[in-house]
Amino acid sequence: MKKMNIVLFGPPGAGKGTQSKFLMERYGLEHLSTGDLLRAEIHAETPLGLQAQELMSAGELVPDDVVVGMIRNRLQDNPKSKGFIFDGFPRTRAQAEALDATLVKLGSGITVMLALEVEEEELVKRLLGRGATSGRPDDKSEEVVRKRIREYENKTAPLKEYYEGQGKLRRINGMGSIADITARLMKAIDG
Ligand code: B4P
Repeated sequence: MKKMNIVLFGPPGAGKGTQSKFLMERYGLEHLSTGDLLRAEIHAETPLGLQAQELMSAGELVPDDVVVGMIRNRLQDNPKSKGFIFDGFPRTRAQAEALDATLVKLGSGITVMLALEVEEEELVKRLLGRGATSGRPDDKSEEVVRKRIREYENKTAPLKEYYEGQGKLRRINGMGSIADITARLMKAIDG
């Protein structure tokens, strides 16, 4: 059976992590979040985690080779999976090209990019709301939250054109209730 590989895309706070849970359950996919993988390295106090912590707390991206290496290992370790949801990856053109090259080697490819679109003030509200309870340092200050959104606009948003060129981009309205957005995502996948 052909694997289903989904890039769940969007700015910080768009709902990528939130929606991934529902999609992995519905379609039996593995969830790969580079943010979660990096936070696990920080928690374990590894050298990689110490390097990443500083950049993440400042709202900056970590180097491409770090995240590409992490994702490549996970893909090679799970050859039997039905497919993957990539959450927060790729975030740069170099990451997108490395992902395509790795998937080709494994005889697979990206099926679709689902791009969640949310207004900036709503993103800030959601992230500061999470920061009040989660303890995530990058969600606590409005300055860092806005820095992450600028990083997204400058380095990550252009990837929509990359996937559009491959005929794989689907834009999804990411405003509204979590359940309504899940339904929109599933409709885009099933349709
Ligand atoms: P991530 O962990 O990917 O964090 P994020 O972009 O902020 O999004 P997240 O998925 O956590 O939040 P969500 O939208 O689900 O990245 C963190 C950092 O790691 C980056 O800044 C970077 O430094 C580094 N990093 C990660 N990947 C990298 C890569 N590939 N390359 C380089 N660096 C990388 O949800 C946010 C909040 O909104 C939640 O509280 C949720 O409950 C709420 N919410 C969701 N949907 C909602 C809705 N419909 N209505 C109301 N609230 C909603």
